[in-house]
Formats: sequence, structure tokens, C-alpha cells
Amino acid sequence: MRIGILCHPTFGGSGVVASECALSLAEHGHRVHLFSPGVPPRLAHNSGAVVLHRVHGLDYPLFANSHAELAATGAVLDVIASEGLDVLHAHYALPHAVSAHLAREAARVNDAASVPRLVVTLHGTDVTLVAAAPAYAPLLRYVLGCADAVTAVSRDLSIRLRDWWGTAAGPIETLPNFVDTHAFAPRAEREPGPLRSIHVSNFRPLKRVPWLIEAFARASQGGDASLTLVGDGPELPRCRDLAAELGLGTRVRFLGERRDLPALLAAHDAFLLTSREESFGLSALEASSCGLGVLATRVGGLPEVVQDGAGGRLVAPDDQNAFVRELVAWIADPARAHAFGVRGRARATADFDRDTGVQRYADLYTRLLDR
Ligand code: GMT
Repeated sequence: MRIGILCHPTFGGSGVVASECALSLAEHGHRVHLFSPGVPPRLAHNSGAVVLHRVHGLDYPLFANSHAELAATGAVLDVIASEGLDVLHAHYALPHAVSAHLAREAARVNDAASVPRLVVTLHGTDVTLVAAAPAYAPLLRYVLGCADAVTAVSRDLSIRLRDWWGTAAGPIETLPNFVDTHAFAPRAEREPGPLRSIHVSNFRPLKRVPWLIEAFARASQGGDASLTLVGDGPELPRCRDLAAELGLGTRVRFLGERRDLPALLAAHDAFLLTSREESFGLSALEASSCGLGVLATRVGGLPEVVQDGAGGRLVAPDDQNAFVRELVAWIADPARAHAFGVRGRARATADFDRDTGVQRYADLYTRLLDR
């Protein structure tokens, strides 16, 4: 198949899923073009199997921004004209579904030899925040209604999408995210010692990293458990200040954005995630795949990824005391985290392996093309 994928180039999960899909589909012999304003981190070492189109708009003083989304439409149209595309897949509704839809309509009007099928995958805040914004809701409803297939990354997100879309809703398929279980694998041997916990996110308010740091400080008083914080985002400065105010010293370290996540995760025992909302929680799945126990909030699609009592523990998002109690138990006995990690790893390999996850998308494309 000739496949065009549109995604954000940031460290966020939607770009990760889109990039991993692109790489895997290309490895399986499909012709894959990826359109994005930058190089998504997981494509940094792309050997050329995926054709990357870095789309740039025009920096013209009249424009409030450079309109990369319109440049993406243009780049897709160029590929349709030169070699054709069977499928256009937008990961995250805005702006990619709009760019892709526009390109497809233009191809139709141009009488292109191939008019691609349009697939839109909703990832999370494109439904819970963006779609709720009155400025975007009408356009999103229209574009989703025009797509050949709409998918969501968890059952929880599918339900939220249906609730928002209302009576005009078309079919929504739940196609869960996945992880490369070969790359994200546990270390052969774990070093003994105090609990090493880690958190990875984009430090946006909905991740509640300050809440997490407070909880860690309460749970680890006087001990030598550590917390590694990976990522960057708007709340990072506040988190640094808070860690200093709480006197956490070298027990908390901030590493910024990192590309060596598999090795980094595998050097820890527990993954902590205290989001207010999480449609899936790809970072938790990657940690499970590395054999870490996951301690997280019971929100959105997280219970579909981390089974409470199996791959880790889930607590109510407003119950910091419960989170602290559980973390105290893991700090007292890191073997608890390891035991959850073993079960989490087994679940990741059985239910969320990359090959199976990407095959679900390939099957969807085939079905659409057979229609
Ligand atoms: O929706 C977002 O905040 C952005 C998006 C991203 O690009 O990171 O995150 C969402 O998509 C991920 C991949 O499908 C999911 O694992 C995350 O749970 C989801 N984030 C939220 O729902 C907050």
C-alpha cells in the first residue's frame, strides 16, 4: 500500500504511535510518507525507509503564523500527483485531519488517479480539550464525518468521542496503542537498593507533576528512594522550584527530553503517573514493557493498560493519601514493584506488542481499500 501519515513532531504519544506505525509498515514493504513540521523523535534514526516530508509554511509578516497545516496539504497533494496514495492517516485530529481532508478533496476535484481513503486516529486531548472548544467543534464534527474510518486509542476515549459527537456519530473503532517490546525490555538483572522511581511526560498541567513530587516527598521522608523526572513542558520550572523547596536534593533529578528511554526506564523499578486525564498512557505501557511496576491514577483509559493489582496499582486521582500509602509500601519493599513489573511485562508482550498493534491498522487499510 502507499500510505501517507500526518502527525505532530513532538515527544508526545501521538507522534510516537504515528512514527512507530510508519517504521513498522515500511519494514513490512509498504511505501510510507510521513508529513510533519519537524522530525518526530522516533524517526531520528530512520534509515530512509520512511519518506519524511518536513512541511514548512511561509513566514510572511501578514500571517499570524506560518500555516504549516496548509503546507502539509500541499505536500500531500504533491505526493498524490507524483506517485499516488492509497491511504491518508491523520494522527491527532487537529490540524492533521483537516489538512488530510483538504488534500483528499483537492485530489478528487483534480481527478487524481488515486483518491486516498482517509483514516483519523483520536489520541486524547483532541477529544477531551480541543473538540470541546467551541472554536473548533463544528469543523472537527464535519471532518470526522467525512473520514472513511475514525479510530480511538482506548475504549474510554471511544466512549468520550461518541458522547461528544452525538447523534451524527459514525462508527468508531478502538485500536489500542502498542509498544516495541524488543526495544523496551527489562534489564537482565536488577541491581538491589532503594526504590528508583521514574516519571516521563510533557509537564503539562493535566499531568500534575507537582502533585507527584509532593506525594513522593511525603512517601520518601528521610529515606533514600529516588525520583527521576524525564521530559519538558510548561510546569517544569515550577516542579524544579517545588523539589528545591521540599528539600529533595539529589534524590530528585530532572533529565529533560531524552531519546534513550528504553535503557533509562529499564534502570528503574517503578513508574509513577498522576495525570488528571489520560486517554491511554503510552508512557505507562512502555514502562511496563521494561518490567517496571506502575503506580498511577485511575483515569481515562489507564485501567485498560495497567490492570490494578497486576501490572501495578491504580488510585483515585484525588486521593493523594492513597497514592502515598502505596508508594510507602513500594519504598519499604522494592520487590513489590518488581513483582508488578513482571506481570506488566507479560501483559505488554501478550496484548500490546507493536507487530499486533500495527497489523490492526494495516488490516483496517485493507478493508477500506476492498470496499
Ligand atoms: O492528547 C494529548 O495530550 C497529546 C497526546 C500526545 O501526543 O502525547 O497524548 C495522548 O495520546 C497518547 C498516545 O495515544 C496517549 O497515550 C495519552 O494518554 C494521551 N494523552 C492524554 O489523553 C492526556
